[in-house]
Amino acid sequence: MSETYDVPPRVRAGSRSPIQSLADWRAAWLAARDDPDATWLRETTSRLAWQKAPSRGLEGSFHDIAEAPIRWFSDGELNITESCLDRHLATRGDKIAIPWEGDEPGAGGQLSYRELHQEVCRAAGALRAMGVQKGERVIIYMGMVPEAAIAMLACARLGAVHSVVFGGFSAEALRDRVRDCDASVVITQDQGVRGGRPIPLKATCDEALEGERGVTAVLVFQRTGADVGWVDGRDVWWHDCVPTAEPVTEAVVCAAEDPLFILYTSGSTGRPKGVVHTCGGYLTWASYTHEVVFDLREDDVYACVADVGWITGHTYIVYGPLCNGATTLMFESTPLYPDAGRYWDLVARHRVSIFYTAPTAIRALAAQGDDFVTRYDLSSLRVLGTVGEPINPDAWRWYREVVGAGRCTIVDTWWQTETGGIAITPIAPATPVRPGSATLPNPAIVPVLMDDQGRPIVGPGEGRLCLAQPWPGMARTVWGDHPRYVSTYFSTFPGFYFTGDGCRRDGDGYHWITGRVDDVLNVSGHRMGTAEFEAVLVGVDSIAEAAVVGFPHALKGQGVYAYLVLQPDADITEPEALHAAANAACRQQIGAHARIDLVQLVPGLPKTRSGKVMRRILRKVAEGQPDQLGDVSTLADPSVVASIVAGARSLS
Ligand code: 7RM
Repeated sequence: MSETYDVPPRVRAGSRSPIQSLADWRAAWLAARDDPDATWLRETTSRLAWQKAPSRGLEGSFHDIAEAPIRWFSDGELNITESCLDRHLATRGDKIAIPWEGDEPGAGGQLSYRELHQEVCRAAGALRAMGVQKGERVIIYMGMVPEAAIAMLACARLGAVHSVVFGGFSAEALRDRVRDCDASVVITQDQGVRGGRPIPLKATCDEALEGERGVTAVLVFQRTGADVGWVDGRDVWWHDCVPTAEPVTEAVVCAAEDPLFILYTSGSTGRPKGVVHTCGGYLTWASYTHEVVFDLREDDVYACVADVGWITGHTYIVYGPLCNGATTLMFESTPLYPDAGRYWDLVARHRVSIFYTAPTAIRALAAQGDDFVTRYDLSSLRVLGTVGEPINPDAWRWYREVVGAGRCTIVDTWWQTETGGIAITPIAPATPVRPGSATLPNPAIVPVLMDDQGRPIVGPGEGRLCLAQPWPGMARTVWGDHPRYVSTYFSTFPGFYFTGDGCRRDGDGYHWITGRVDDVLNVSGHRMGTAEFEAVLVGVDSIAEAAVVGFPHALKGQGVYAYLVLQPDADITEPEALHAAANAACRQQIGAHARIDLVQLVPGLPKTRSGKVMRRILRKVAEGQPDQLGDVSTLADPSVVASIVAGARSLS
C-alpha cells in the first residue's frame, strides 16, 4: 500500500465546488448512477446556452448499441460556440480567453473573449464564403497557434465537422484522414515552429493533397512568412480573407446529437478510427469535468500544454475551458526549449494556477534536476494535472514536492479519446491522493473490472477495465463504420464498454491503471497501434514479416520493439541499415513520432499451428523476461523461440 496525501489547505481554501469531500463525491456519484437523466439534464441546462433546452436525457443502452447509438439530450438544439463565446460577452467580454506563448520565451499575445468571438465569427464567414456548409468535414492541420482554436470554433459555428490532424503526422497519414472523412476544405499554416525548428505544414499538406479532387479549398494561416508552394484557385491566405469576411453573427443551429468533430485514434487492429463526438453531450462533459476535477475558479490562469491535435487539446485547451469562461493558455513550444526550465518560466510569467501535462514530460524534466524548477516563483500554482499514461510514483512525487512544493494537489486523470473527457480521477479539493493512482470514478462513470472469464470482479482485484453505463461525453460511433465501433468497444464484454486498459482496484476502491492490455502502444503519451507499424514494415524492401510490441522505457513509458523476418533474397541484411530503413518508412507513412527503438532480426515469428503470432512470447522477450514465456508447446515451430531469446536486444 502506498502513502496517501490529504488535500493541502491551499487547495481547499476558497473552493466553492459542490464536491468538497469524499462524502460529497460519493453522494454525487450515486445520484448520477441511479438517476442519470435528472443529473445530466440539470447539469447541461445550467452549463450550456441551449437554443432549445432538452427534455430528454439518455436514450439507448450498451445492450442494443448495434441497432441504436447512444443519445443524450436528443430534442435539444444549440450551437456550441454560443456556450463558448457569445454568452460570455456580457460578463467576461474583456477577460483574457487565450493567452498565447509562442516558441520563443515571452513571444506571443492574447485574445479577450470579445476578440476571440470576433475572430471566430469572421473565420466562420471566410469558411462560408469558401462554400463550407453544415455537416461538411474540414481538416485542421496546424500547430499550437490561437488560429487553430479559432478554426475549430469557426467550423462549429457553421455546424461543420472538424477533424484536427496532429501536425507531426506525415503526408500519407494526412491523406488517409482527408479521404476517410471525405473532407472538402483543409486549414493549415505556412509552417509550424517548435523548439526553434520550422515544421513544413503547408508543404506536407500539398504533398497529401496531390491528386485529391475532393478538397476544393485550403485556408493558410501565415505563421513564419516562409516561401510556400501555392495552388491557384485552391489556396487562400487567412490574412486575405478572414479579416474582411462577413462575420457569422448568427450561429447555425444544430441538434444535440449532430457531430461536432471527428478525431482519429489508433486501435489494436487496422487503420486509425475516426472517433465521433457530438455537440450537446460532449460539451456538457467537457464543461463539467474541467470545472469539477480542477476546481476551476473565476480568476484561475489555466494551462494545458498538450497539442490540439490530440483529444486533450480539444477538451481541455479549447472546449471545456472556453465553455467555462476560463483563461486557457496556448503554448507553442516544448518543455525543453530553450532549456528544461521552460514550463516553469511559463508558469511564473503567466501566474498559472492550474497546470496540466503528461508523465513523459514530468519524467524528462525530473531527470534534468531540481534547479530548473526552483529558480522560478511557482507560488501561483494550486492544482497539477497529469494525463496520457500511467505515472510512476517517483515522477508523481517529484511533481508534487518539487514543482508543487507540497502545497498543490496532483490530479492523475485517466481517460481516452473515446471517453471525451476525464473519467477516473481525483477531484482536486475532495480526494486524498496516492502516487500512481487515478483514484475514483467521476459521476456518470461506473467502472467494472472483468476477470479472465469475463466475470465482474467484486471488491479489490485486477482485471480488464470496462465502463457499465453511458456518460454524456462518450464517443457515439466511428465515422462511416458503426459496426467497427460496436465490435471494437462492445463485443469483448457484451453490454459493457471495454477500454482496452488493465486496472487494479485496492481495498479503498482506488483505481490503479496498469496500461493497455491490447495491441496499442503508448509512447511518450502518443497512442499508436502495433498493427500500423507492422503494415508499414512489411512494405519495406527486404522485410518479409514483422511483429511489433512495446517494452518498458524509462523516459517514454513504452518503447517500440520490432521483430523482423528477412526476405530470402534480402538486399539489406545489416540490422543497423534495416533499422534506419524501417524508421524512414514509419516517418514517411505515419509521422515523426513513430520511431522504432529496437530491431531484432529473427528467423521466423512464433506462430501457432493456425498461423497466429503468439505476441505474448514476443512481449516477454522484449520486456527482458525470457524466463517467463509460459507454455510454448502449441507453437508450430517451437525452435524459433530459442533463437528469439538468444538474439534479444535491449537499450542498456
Ligand atoms: C487522454 C488520452 C488513451 C490511453 C488510455 C490509457 C492511457 C491516459 C492515463 C492513462 C494511466 C492515466 N487519450 N492513459 N491517461 N493511463 N493513467 N492517467 O490520453 O486516447 O490518446 O489515450 O492512454 O492507456 O487507454 S488517448
